[in-house]
Order: sequence, then C-alpha cells, then structure tokens
Amino acid sequence: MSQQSVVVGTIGSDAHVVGVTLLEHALEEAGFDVRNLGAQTPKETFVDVAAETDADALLVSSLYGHAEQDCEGLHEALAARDADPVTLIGGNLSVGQSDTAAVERRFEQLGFDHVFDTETELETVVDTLRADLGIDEAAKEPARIRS
Ligand code: B12
Repeated sequence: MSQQSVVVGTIGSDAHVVGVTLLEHALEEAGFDVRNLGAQTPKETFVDVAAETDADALLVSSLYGHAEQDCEGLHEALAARDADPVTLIGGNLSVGQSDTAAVERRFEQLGFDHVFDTETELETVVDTLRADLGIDEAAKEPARIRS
C-alpha cells in the first residue's frame, strides 16, 4: 500500500515552529509521507502543495492568535483546485482566554474537519488521521511473537 500523504505547516505570519516539527516527526514515525512547509507559510502555499501532491490530509498549525483571519478562504481555495484533503487545525487558535467550544465551532464553520487545542497529544492526531483515512493499523503491523 502506498503511503498516505500529509502536508503540515504554520500558517500566515506565525513564527511558531516547534509544534509542526513534532507533528512532522510523529506522522513520519507513524508511516505517513509528510511535507513540512515550516513556519510563516502563506495560505496559498498550503493550497498549492496540497493540490500538486494530491495530499490526503492538510494540517494547519497556528499559535499567535490570528488563525481565523489566516484561514479565511482556505477551503474555498482548495475546492477551486479540486483538492479535498482531510483538514485539521491545531494550536492556540484565538487571542487570550476563549470559549473552547466556540473556537471549535468557528473553525468547523470555516471548513475544518477537526479542531485541536494546545493540550493535544501527538498520538491523538495520528489516531484521528488513521481513522479518517481508513488506515487499518492492525493489518500493517507484523505479527507479534508471543513468549
Ligand atoms: C516559544 C514561543 C515563541 C517563540 C517561537 C520560536 C519558534 N521558532 O517556534 C518566539 C519567541 C519567536 C515567539 C514569538 C511570539 N509569540 Co510565542 N510563544 C512561545 C511559547 C512559549 C511556546 C510555543 C511552543 O513552542 N510550544 C511547544 C509546542 C510543542 O507546543 P505547541 O506549538 O502548542 O504544539 C502542540 C499543540 O498546540 C498541538 N498543535 C500545534 N499545532 C497543531 C496543528 C494541528 C493540525 C494539530 C492537530 C495539533 C497542533 O500539537 C503540539 C504538540 O502537542 C508559547 C506559550 C506556550 N506555552 O505555548 C508562546 C505563545 C504561543 N506566543 C504568543 C505570542 C503572543 C507571541 C508573539 C506575538 C509575541 C510578540 N508580541 O512578539 C510572537 C509572535 C511572532 C510570530 N510572528 O509568530 C502567545 C500567543 C497568545 C494567543 N494566541 O493568544 C503565547 C501563547 C504566549 C502567551 N501565553 O501569551 N513565541
């Protein structure tokens, strides 16, 4: 089976790069083909790379509080390029203390399939992607030898 492809990056003018670097390593470790666009990646670059690589999933990171503005029109631009990856966004998605449920609703309205906060475990991200992309992990793992 070919590897499922994933694009990750930090959107807009956001310079926080540690989260996406950890995501990159966790996803590679889990068997995904990962393209890490790094920090301060324009929305248009996410769209271009997702369309050109026919990505299965697009993971957007944002920490500095301006995610909503940065992500406006992202899903429309993907659709215009006939790209339909599963989309996840995570990080510190608004400025200051916010109602988590309201933040989640807002980003779902913008088109994201899953919205995660800063407490997200990397394992949860991997599990979410596997479930959405229909990856049967049990079938991929070699049989374990019982002692
Ligand atoms: C390090 C840091 C910086 C460094 C970044 C260095 C670098 N190159 O990465 C520097 C000093 C440059 C910086 C700058 C700024 N920062 Co700063 N920074 C931090 C800090 C202390 C840690 C961030 C970090 O690396 N965390 C560790 C990683 C592993 O965690 P993470 O990024 O959250 O990622 C995890 C999850 O969020 C999640 N995740 C992240 N992305 C995604 C994406 C998906 C799809 C999924 C599923 C999950 C996921 O998974 C990761 C693993 O669990 C945080 C405070 C904090 N404790 O979070 C502030 C913080 C993010 N910064 C903040 C601010 C305000 C700024 C500045 C605006 C400050 C300023 N006035 O200049 C600038 C912004 C510059 C810019 N253009 O982006 C605020 C944001 C506030 C808000 N959103 O309301 C924070 C929260 C500090 C605070 N409490 O006020 N910062």
